[in-house]
Amino acid sequence: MSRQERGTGVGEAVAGQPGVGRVLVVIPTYNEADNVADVVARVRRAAPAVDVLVADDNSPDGTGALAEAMAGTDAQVHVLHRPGKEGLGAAYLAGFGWARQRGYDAVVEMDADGSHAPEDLPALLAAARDADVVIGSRWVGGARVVNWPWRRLVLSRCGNLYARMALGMPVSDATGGFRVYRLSALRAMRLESVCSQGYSFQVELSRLAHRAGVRIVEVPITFVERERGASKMSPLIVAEALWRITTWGLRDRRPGRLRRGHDRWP
Ligand SMILES: Nc1nc2c(ncn2[C@@H]2O[C@H](COP(=O)(O)OP(=O)(O)OP(=O)(O)O)[C@@H](O)[C@H]2O)c(=O)[nH]1
Ligand SMILES: [Mg+2]
Repeated sequence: MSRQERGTGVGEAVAGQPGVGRVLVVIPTYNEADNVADVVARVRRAAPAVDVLVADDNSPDGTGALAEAMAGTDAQVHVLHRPGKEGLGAAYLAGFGWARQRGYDAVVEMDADGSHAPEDLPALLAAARDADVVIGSRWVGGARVVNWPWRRLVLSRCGNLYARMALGMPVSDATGGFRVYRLSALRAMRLESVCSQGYSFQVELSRLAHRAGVRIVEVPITFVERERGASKMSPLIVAEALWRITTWGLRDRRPGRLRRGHDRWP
């Protein structure tokens, strides 16, 4: 284990999640000092069998140190300290690699800001018994979106409509970031081709899952607007998603062409 990775005894006394195996919840953080302790504690209460990895990009507000303190008192909490802000996609790829190196069977993606309720996690894990990828969806029957300004609602609905049409994916919430992936599915998805920096990462992984032919199911979630801390969403991130979806849509019309990017899947 490198000096940058803290925490002991990965899942030592834990049998794992029935029907899924050993599960690691990866929580990427950048300046989430107001949220990180709460979200980790809620995950541990909601799904005691899973382990947690906080993937922090050297947050100036001390998020990494707070996560470290939790890892010091809970053997199922771990911290991956990364040298600087590289975007959500890079943090997740590093977290997935961490899970793969330690023999986990599945990983969960979850935001630190409370938008993804840890209390929904058992339903996602239950669905993972019969699926390779489970998407916590805001846009299927039974889902709720709480306190989101209308601009964000419109952006999400339009973004998803565009992604579905451009990429021909039968996924209602391709931009959502509350998901379960079996490691076997991640291997089939050939993550070495991933090139997204920001939130288009979620669309890119939806596309790779669809193209790999793995079993994808969507489960309704309650999505709550963050109450503390600042959003990292920016016009640049939206522009990246638009540009990439358009490029993938055009490329996918030519069969058999999945361009390889730089290898960030350790
Ligand atoms: N490690 C790491 N985490 C990041 C980075 N950018 C965002 N995050 C984390 O990714 C998660 C989602 O980011 P948010 O800022 O909540 O973005 P969002 O949920 O798409 O947008 P909002 O709905 O406006 O909050 C949070 O846990 C962030 O702290 C980054 O560059 N590195
Ligand atoms: Mg958020």
